[in-house]
Amino acid sequence: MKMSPAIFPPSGIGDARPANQAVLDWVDEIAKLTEPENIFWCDGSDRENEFLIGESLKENLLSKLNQKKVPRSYLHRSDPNDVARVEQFTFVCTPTKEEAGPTNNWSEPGETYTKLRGLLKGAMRGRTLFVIPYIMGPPDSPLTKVGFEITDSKYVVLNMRIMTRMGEIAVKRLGNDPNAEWNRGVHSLLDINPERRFICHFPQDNAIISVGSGYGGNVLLSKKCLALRIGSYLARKQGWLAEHMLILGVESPEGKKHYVAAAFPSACGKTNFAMLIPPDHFKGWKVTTVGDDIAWMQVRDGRLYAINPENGYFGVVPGTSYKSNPNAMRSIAHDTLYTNVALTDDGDVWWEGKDPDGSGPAHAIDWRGNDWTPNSKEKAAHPNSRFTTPMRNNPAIDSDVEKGGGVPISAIIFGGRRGDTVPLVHEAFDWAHGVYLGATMASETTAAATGAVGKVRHDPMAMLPFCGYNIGDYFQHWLDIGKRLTNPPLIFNVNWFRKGVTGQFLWPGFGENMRVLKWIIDRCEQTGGALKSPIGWLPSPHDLDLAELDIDHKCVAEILGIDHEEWQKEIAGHKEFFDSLGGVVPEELLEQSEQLAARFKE
Ligand code: GTP
Ligand code: SPV
Ligand code: MN
Repeated sequence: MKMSPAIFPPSGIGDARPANQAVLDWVDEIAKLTEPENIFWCDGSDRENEFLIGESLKENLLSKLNQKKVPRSYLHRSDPNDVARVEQFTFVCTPTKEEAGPTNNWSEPGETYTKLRGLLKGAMRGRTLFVIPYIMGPPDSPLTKVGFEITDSKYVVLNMRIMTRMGEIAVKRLGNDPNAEWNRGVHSLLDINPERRFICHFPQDNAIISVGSGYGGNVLLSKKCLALRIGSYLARKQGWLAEHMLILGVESPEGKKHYVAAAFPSACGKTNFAMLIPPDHFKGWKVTTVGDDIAWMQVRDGRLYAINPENGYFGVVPGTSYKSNPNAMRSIAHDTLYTNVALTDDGDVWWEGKDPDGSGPAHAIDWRGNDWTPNSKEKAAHPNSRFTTPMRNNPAIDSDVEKGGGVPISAIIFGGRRGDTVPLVHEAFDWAHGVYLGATMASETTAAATGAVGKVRHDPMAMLPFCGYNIGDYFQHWLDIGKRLTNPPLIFNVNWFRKGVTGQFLWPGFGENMRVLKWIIDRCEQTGGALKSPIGWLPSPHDLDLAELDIDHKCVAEILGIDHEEWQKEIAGHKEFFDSLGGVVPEELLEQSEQLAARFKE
């Protein structure tokens, strides 16, 4: 066994080695275990990036795209068995099962470390071990966290450079204190075998070990693993919130600005909402993006302030077009890594929904690398194909995205993908009722995780796969945060996905969601009208600005309304969900459930 792997490359490129002995010792320990050929300390520089792209092209890990059509952009095809998050193989390894709670897979930390060490033994033989220093959050934010990810995947390094602030900035922030707080992430591809794929979190050690996958949320350990699972655990201990939320700014023609955070489950519209372009009717209104997936929020002066810990977007490609999301299209027109989309004969990228007029290519290479034509049964792009793009590519980026103190949140929105029952928008009566709306939200499953698609399941606060501790304690934490807020955000629920009898969406969605956002802002400004209903405040059709929208009145009444019979089933579903959690749900939320049922009887 090689005791001291060579530093690679020898000089000039890539060396952000920290002086902090704790990091050096940890890298040494993992190197002894995994036996890599080389160690590469990443610094995130342009030169390093070019070098790694060059190597990746040689190894066919990336394909070069037509640089005139998509400058400095590349395509990666993952293993067909490795295309999404794997919730069944994701574990929260707290000392006791109770701490992980009823919604997480738990495994005993000692045994799990032993099992993972066994899998990692010699796993990097003949490979390079990359060390990625990174921070999550703007450089001058008190919420910002330091992480180090060890990986044997160049794809991970290239993605982490876009998704995080990487290199020297992290080494500096960490400093020399051997007891400083930093996250230890270890990732190895092994042989990309679904049977040896485990994503394990040890929140008490601020540590993550991920093996057997090379895809997205399984391996970019900064994202779901650190910023949400470990993040939520730290947030509870430290008194803040780590949430699966976009953050957007909305500015009126008079220059009055509000910020809104919204939690929708995976592939349910966060990136699209965060980049919304208001329809022509809303002349002078501007929507800007702070973040598209994750919000870290703290209480200050009785208000909630949010930062986006990320530096880029790892977004769903299919359905993205100049019609549905022009800001995303402009963002991904250059300097973008594409994963699992189709490659056209002229070296461009293509996917289902790119041309809403139906003018797709006559031939392409599909995401698996096979020939594809419009007559093919298979999709050209995988439904969970993704783009990785720097947030600075977004023409609508908010000017306060680097503000360390965060942006003040006026409204929190929960939302799911529901074909029936749940109206287009409703507002909670108060904070505790809002927490209840979040805790009881349900949504159809999507291709973002492996398993069935289109199955309605409860996904509290869109955090079911991401809450790193007991969900009952998480609900209580939300209630407790509310008690510290003298100026709390108003809480809403939205549903862009209600369907009519023929199965078509009743609401046009995308840019037209501005009409709902405008009502939400009106409510924050105390100028918007609403009707009291058993489930919360509902806009009546004239409370929403529907001018110049081609939608018929019956349709509007249907999406804004509630059906009492459907809601009896819904309430029974809430109770069943709470019961399934086995007694961890706070009393205050059980009371909310009773009150909801009682309001229907009034
Ligand atoms: P993650 O990155 O997995 O967390 O997803 P996300 O919540 O950011 O979802 P995203 O905005 O990428 O949208 C997912 C899918 O939903 C895409 O195919 C979109 O085209 C579609 N979508 C987004 N917004 C709307 C909407 O308002 N109406 C309809 N019908 N579809 C939408
Ligand atoms: C999600 O699934 O919510 C994502 C994609 O944002 S991934 O990073 O793969 O988790
Ligand atoms: Mn997400």
